[in-house]
Amino acid sequence: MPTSTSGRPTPPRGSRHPAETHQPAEGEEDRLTTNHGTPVSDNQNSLRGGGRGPSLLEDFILREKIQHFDHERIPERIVHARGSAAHGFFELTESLSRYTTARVLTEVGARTEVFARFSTVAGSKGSRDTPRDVRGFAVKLYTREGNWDLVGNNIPVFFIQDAIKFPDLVHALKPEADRGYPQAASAHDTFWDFIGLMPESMHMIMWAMSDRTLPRSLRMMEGFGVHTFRLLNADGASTFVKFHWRPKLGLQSTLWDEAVKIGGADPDYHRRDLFESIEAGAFPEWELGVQLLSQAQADALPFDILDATKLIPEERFPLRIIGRMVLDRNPENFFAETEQAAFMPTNLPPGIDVSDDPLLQGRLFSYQDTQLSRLGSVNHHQLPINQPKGCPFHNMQRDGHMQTMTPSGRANYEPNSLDQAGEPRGPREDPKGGFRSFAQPLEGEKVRLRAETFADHYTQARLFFRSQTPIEQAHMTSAMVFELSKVTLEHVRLRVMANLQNVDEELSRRVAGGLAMALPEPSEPASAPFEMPESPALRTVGKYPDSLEGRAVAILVTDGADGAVLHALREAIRAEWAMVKVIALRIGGVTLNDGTQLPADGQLAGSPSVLFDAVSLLVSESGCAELLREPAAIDFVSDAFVHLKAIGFTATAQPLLDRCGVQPDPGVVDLKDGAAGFLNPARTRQWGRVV
Ligand code: HDE
Repeated sequence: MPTSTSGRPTPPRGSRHPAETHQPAEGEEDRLTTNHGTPVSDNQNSLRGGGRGPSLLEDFILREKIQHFDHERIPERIVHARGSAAHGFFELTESLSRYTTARVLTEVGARTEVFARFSTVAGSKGSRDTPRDVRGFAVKLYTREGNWDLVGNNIPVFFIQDAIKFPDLVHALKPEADRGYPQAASAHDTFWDFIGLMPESMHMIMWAMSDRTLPRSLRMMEGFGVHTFRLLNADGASTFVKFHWRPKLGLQSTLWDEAVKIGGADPDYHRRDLFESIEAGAFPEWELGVQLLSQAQADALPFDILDATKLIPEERFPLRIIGRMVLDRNPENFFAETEQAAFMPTNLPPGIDVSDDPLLQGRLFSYQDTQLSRLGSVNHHQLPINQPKGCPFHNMQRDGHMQTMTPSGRANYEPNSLDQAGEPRGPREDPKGGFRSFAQPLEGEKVRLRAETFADHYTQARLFFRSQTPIEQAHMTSAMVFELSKVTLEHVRLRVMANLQNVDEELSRRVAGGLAMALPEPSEPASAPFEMPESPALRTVGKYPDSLEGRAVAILVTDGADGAVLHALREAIRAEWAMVKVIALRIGGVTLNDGTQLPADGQLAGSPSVLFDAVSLLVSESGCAELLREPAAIDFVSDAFVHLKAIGFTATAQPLLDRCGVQPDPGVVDLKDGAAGFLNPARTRQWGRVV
């Protein structure tokens, strides 16, 4: 347990506060009280003058309750407002002791508690989970040398190079200033106006228009520290490092049409998926990988590692997997933990240091600052979710709003010699084990300028696009066409297309075709792009594992469905660690052909196929006839087909398949020969339907 500044243990967590309070008498343990402990006799009626008269100001019980309620909300995060989180651990599997003194990266086998929060960027707290958007990937590691917050994204680069542009970027992205819409969407004038005027954003735009911004699940996203950081060893020598999280379930995305429909069917799709998986014991897991570079290696690269719009190709600097993170516990209280979690890139243990990346440098100020307005106190580190758990924390900082600790003694300054009078002197600095910055020589004039080495805005945008498979390139093209079609200002569309030409001519031609617009002249690049060898690591398609693990399969059933087929199918799916849900017209379920009653997990109208990775249709002849009259059933099957999902069926479902335009292909599987034939295509998307 962390200790207070006086070395005393801090109060236990939970709603009952100090341990010193008297134990309640028997029968009084769950007695409802006011915040000040007064027992409440009636929580149903306020105090009124006469049975039907006005409420009395005197009713302090009513006033306290209403007033507390009135103040329940705190400002939402200025970006990344919508998020979901879980607890777990990080375990080191390979030591980096040659490069760093940080114990979290040197003690193999040691487990460090973590709290990880995943978020969308643009939308408000109540927005849906599945817009096209970058995802935040923030991990707080409660190390034995203080908290380490790796506050990253699911994309390894960023829109801008310098922190001073961040407020402009976010203003342009968020709902437009006069009209207050669109919510959680980049497809609007001001965003693309800003993008067109900031060619440095082109690389990130390629990622944003790819399927990476449509994750299937938070458990199936990669994570990146984005910036270059430094590791420092005992001699003070520095090695540059990039951090990567790799999901055990592989990288998976939805299609755009699916994401749009999921937004309507289940706005909490990702949040629910994370919570339910952990509840079910299917713990999400990631590997932590690093790319390490010496100064000489960094200098030899054709781009600047301090520029957050650039990545370091994995083919050139392969990832070294050094550990794993497992999320195995849901928060007990969303507000206390997920909402009050304060992530800060300045939370660094000794042995990990920042680089001079000008985007990162701005973040070193912004996060502490934003917590002051969001959580309202310099003591936000005392909230249980933010307290260091792996070590004590104590210093001479005192007081402030919502101080929950009670430091004892006279010593609230350092140095002091009170120990000579037999009193506690309090904590002291630790020159050997304390945090040290890299002793980097500095020189030069104070200037406001963008380094020449930051001038190339197109090479890596091109690298990303050209490294994609044709399917992914087609998705990116449609995404660009969709977004720019929502832009009402023609000059904005033209400017973006002028920039796009420097990325890839073919891409810009296809986008122009989709918009039915003539291509403008290419814009003048600040630095001419050059070719880099393709990087397959940038694709999504190849990272889709050949497994059903972690996915969801729906079985649509009607009265009279074949019970034996159903049970065999359900067991086969479960054996692959996938979730299976029985969907029926009515939630009460159906009577199977063997006479047994089967309750449904979901009602058809509320459980469209977009919520699943594969579907099976187990319907009787009369059941099929009934489904043919149900629009929700038609959408269920047609969507499954156009969303490239495997469809298992029994012969009696043929009229439904015909009605929904389902053509025979390897992903449309007759279940008469058992479940195995269905499981294979269910493990992947049926890309063959589009190529
Ligand atoms: Fe953030 N960012 N950011 N950001 N960011 C915030 O901090 C900011 C940037 C990221 O789950 C805010 O506590 C600036 C890059 C995540 O609580 C705020 C700049 C990356 C989260 C802030 C950036 C991120 C935030 C809002 C440019 C990927 C959510 C609330 C210099 C490496 C953390 C808060 C969570 C949140 C500022 C750029 C990731 C306002 C000024 C690059 C995952 O402080």
